[in-house]
Amino acid sequence: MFSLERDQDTICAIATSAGAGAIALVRLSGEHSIDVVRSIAPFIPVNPESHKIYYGYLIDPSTQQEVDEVLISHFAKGKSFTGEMSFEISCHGSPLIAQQIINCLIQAGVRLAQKGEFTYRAFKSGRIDLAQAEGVLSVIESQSAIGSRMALRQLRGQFSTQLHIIEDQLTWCLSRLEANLDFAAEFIEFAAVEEILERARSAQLNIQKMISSYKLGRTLRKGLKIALVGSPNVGKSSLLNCLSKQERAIVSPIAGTTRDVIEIDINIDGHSVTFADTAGLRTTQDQIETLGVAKTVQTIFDADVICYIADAIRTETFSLPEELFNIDKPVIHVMNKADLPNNMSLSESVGGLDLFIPLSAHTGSGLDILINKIREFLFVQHEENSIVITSARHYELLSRADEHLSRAIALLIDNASPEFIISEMNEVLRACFEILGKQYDDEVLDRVFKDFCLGK
Ligand SMILES: Nc1nc2c(ncn2[C@@H]2O[C@H](COP(=O)(O)OP(=O)(O)OP(=O)(O)O)[C@@H](O)[C@H]2O)c(=O)[nH]1
Ligand SMILES: [Mg+2]
Repeated sequence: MFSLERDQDTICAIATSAGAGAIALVRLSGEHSIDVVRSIAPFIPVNPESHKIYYGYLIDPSTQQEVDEVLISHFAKGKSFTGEMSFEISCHGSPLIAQQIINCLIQAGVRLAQKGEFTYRAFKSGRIDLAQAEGVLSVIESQSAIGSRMALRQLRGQFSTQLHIIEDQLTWCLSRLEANLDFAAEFIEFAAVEEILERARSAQLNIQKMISSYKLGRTLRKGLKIALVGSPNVGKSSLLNCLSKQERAIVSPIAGTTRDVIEIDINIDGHSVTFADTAGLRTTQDQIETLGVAKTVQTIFDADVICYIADAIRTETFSLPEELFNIDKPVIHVMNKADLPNNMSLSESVGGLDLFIPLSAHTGSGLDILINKIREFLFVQHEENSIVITSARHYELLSRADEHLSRAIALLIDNASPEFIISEMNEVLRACFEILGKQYDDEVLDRVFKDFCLGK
């Protein structure tokens, strides 16, 4: 996508989103930007001051007509986002005016930037590393207040700092192992295996913490998906309707009413939470219902959280069905139809009843407790200042680092020859370098920047 020979070009793009707004912003970056900007904005001095705003009228050089009244900010080389000399032209928010400015700049010899090219240049000039570049995208895309705070931390380099700490720990281990290797013949040991092990374990702990934050990171980015699951007739569809405050799903006293999965989205504190109503779990001769049950199993698989619903007047629904045995997902237990005279208190034979949230889809009682329980999945796992990774690329590379580090630690414990340990640790370092973009191939860059918008 990007090419070295084009990296020297001066580039421009509209940075604000399409459509009319109060103002629009045109960005210009590159070595020749001063000549280009002065050709359409003669009021800019030959040596403009960095971080200063200049006011005046833009002139189309081909017609000598005024294009717009503008404010132009200047950022000197080394002091701008891209690291290059840059200008930002704030004009009136008509898409036509912004386009006209772009046309003037192109006539003056500037090229239109590709998607993400400003951020790419910031990365290339060493202003930010690759993980921070990805943070820029996350900030733009973030859907919730927490998500944007998290992305901002990544952009400011908190994630990168953590990786640098891991890098330091590994480099320390590697230098000791190499010294041990060099002087092995003389039986001099520069660092005891215990010391190296301690650092390696501490690095691994950091890596594993970040890996385990991925699930939450994805949830914060994409929203939480909750499957409403249980036996037929327990009131799953009624609960879905109660949550969405409308008659989305058919409710009937006939067991096996729902066949297709019905989804609704609701907003909890700025987070998108999707509830999926499913066919009741049972073995049946009905072909269509069997297909519905297969869809339920798939929905259980896709969901982040399972909401298991029991029927307060049917004790046989109190224990989890086999489809939910050994599943590696949180389960919220709901006891529906709590409005009916029930025998919940009598059924002490069924263990874990206190786990259930008593609820009535008919009256809405207990719904607030269920929503609060869901809030826990959105917030509690997240310490305010902890690093939460959201990118699949980071997750894969950290998992790779973790595997190699596990092997290195096992070899250390076995007192294996240092060269084997060194080789594993080098792989860990390589994974960290790839996250930060210290080592990359063009395909990785293309993948990272393909989702960016124009002007960023
Ligand atoms: N009293 C009472 N009845 C309820 C409640 N929730 C559901 N019902 C009734 O229980 C019956 C089944 O409700 P549904 O919502 O269709 O149950 P379901 O779990 O979706 O059933 P399937 O789609 O067949 O699996 C209906 O007659 C509902 O009116 C509740 O909170 N209280
Ligand atoms: Mg139903």
